[in-house]
Amino acid sequence: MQQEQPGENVRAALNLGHEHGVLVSTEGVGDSARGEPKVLVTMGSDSDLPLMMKAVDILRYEFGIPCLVQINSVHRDLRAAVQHIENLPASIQVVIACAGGAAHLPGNIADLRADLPVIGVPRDLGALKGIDALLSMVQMPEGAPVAVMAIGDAGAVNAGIHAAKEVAIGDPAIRERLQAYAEKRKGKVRRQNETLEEKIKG
Ligand code: RP5
Repeated sequence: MQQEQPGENVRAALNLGHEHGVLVSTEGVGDSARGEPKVLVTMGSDSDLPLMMKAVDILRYEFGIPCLVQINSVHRDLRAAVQHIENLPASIQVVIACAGGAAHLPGNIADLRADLPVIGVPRDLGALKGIDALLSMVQMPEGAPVAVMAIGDAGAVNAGIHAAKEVAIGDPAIRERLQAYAEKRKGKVRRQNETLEEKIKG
């Protein structure tokens, strides 16, 4: 008898083929992931992945929120992107979308999915260093909003936190983890004050 793969049930229950992306949770990646994905983390190319891993990592390690990670290029394969975004698992509550250059992905998703909040992360890339992506995302015409974060690393981390805040609206456990995260940040300032005198003395 064939051994059942751990996590296979999550993928099967969601009717999610391997072409639909990779499940990520605190427990693991792919077949070892656990729990229904609450956040879609998508990007135009796997060259965006190192930046988006900052959002994925804060979601899984800081807040314990399972996510689905998916490449969707609206410049190279628009039809596949539309197909993926229109058929997301029903458990997805919020989308994080990253792109560089003429970054149309978050805006396109905001139009395709009237029901989901979209958070855009502009990637620092090419001649304009992310200013092009920032303006492409933030200057959405009325009616299809994209919540745009900062260019680069801070934007990716903040996208993870902002997505957690959206999920927390219906999940008190995530609200507590957000409070714990805020406490850690306060602790950093306290520690900096404790060592300040030594640093000034040199
Ligand atoms: C965008 O073009 C992608 O999101 C990426 O930021 C950029 C460059 O993609 P690659 O040429 O590295 O695949 O659509």
